[in-house]
Amino acid sequence: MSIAEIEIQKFERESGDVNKVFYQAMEEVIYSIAPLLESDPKYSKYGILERLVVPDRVIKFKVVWLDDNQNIKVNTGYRVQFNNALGPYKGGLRFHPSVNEGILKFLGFEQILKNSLSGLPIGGAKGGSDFDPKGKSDFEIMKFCSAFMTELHKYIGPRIDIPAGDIGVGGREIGYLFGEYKKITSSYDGVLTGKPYIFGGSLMRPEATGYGAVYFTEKMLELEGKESLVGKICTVSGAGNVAIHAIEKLQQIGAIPVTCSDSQGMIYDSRGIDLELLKVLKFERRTSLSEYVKTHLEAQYTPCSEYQTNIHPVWDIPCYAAFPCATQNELCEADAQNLITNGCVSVTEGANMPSTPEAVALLQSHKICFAPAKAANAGGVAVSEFEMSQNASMQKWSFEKVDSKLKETMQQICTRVALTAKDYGVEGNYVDGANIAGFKRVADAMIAEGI
Ligand code: NDP
Ligand code: 2IT
Repeated sequence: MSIAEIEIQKFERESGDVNKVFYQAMEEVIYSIAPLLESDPKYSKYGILERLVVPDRVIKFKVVWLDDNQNIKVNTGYRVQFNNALGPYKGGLRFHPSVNEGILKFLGFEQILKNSLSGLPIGGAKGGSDFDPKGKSDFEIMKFCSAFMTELHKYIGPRIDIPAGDIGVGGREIGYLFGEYKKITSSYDGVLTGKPYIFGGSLMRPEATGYGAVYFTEKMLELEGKESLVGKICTVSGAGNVAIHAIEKLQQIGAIPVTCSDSQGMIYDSRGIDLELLKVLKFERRTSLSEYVKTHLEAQYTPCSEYQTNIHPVWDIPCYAAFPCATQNELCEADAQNLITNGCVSVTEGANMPSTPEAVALLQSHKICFAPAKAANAGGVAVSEFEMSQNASMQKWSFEKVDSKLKETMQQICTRVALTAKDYGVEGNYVDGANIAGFKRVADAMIAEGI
């Protein structure tokens, strides 16, 4: 039995339902790195894999807050501090009713390898709550964030653990969290990233993940000898921070993004998405995408209730490049088949693990250029690290400086991934390249730091 099989059997025994997505993320990594483990015994000798898949600590706490009608509400908060071999724990906070320990372990585990791959001095973590921001007033969001930080502040710090945003957590939430941290500690620390610009945020942090995913794709297409994105139809899922900025960058470089989606349905606008309207609907009015067709009668809105089982209609629109940017496991095998049938050339994961393992396998077997999340969406956390640097040195970098550093970082990650894949005999396999390169850097640091 191979190392990969032994390890996977062990984790299979331990993984309950709540850990399903965590197990999914681990399994992919274990298969990818098996050749490395087999060729270099030091990783087994130092028990790196066994140590890497167990978080340093999982902090779980109660969050009690008062809604606008003075009803007492109780949620659960978490911070999974996974690994700090390369630098302080770093990773986002997710506020969504689906949040549980398993989801945060999957996201935290991915974050270790993503942050390692970025080449920056940051470890991996993730946190959040099952709190649902939908339909809550501004004051309710503020009260929840304050209550959440009342507990979280004990475990974080600018050299310890630096949370940021993720699903349901953007500049507004980070602002309230920062305000509460400052009140409790009397310390004006860069303890969170993704802060609004006026009090320490970095220019371009909101745009970074979506822009970075497009920069990565351009480089990958170049390395793989494919045509650029200019003039090409692209499909994007999601209508949040990552999706909207991917659409923005695609439009800036002359591509034509024609779709977006939210948790209620999807839009197909064959003339290209109206970005200004999308921003108003999602960032200002925080409303459903169904509103889009009120002013754009030529666009199509399909509500989720009309989706066929296991098919996401975004992936049935013919495109040159696809960008899943909403959430995990939103692109399954049947969707991958639709993309292939319609002539898609590349798939870039803007969201974390949006493609199922079966979808990834099918896409790769058809030689579709496939950019995995931990490489393609690392632009967000990279600019978070730039924000930490700016805060530590009390400097403010220009938009142009951050943008050029982001582009350079994404190109470097892409090249490192492609070269690593080639070195390990799996040329063109960006999943294996990313997993091996990410694992190696953090594993070597763990060995050097001792147990
Ligand atoms: P947002 O909350 O800004 O947007 C999320 C979008 O996805 C919304 O349009 C939301 O719909 C939709 N969505 C969320 N959950 C579901 C679901 N279960 N089914 C269908 N649609 C869903 O989050 P982000 O854009 O920040 O995050 C999107 C993805 O990108 C996540 O996987 C996140 O982990 C990842 N990511 C984010 C980074 C960042 O910097 N923010 C960095 C790297 C990765 P609705 O509008 O209806 O809520
Ligand atoms: O998944 C991710 O990389 C993020 N949500 C961003 C993390 C960060 O610390 O900026």
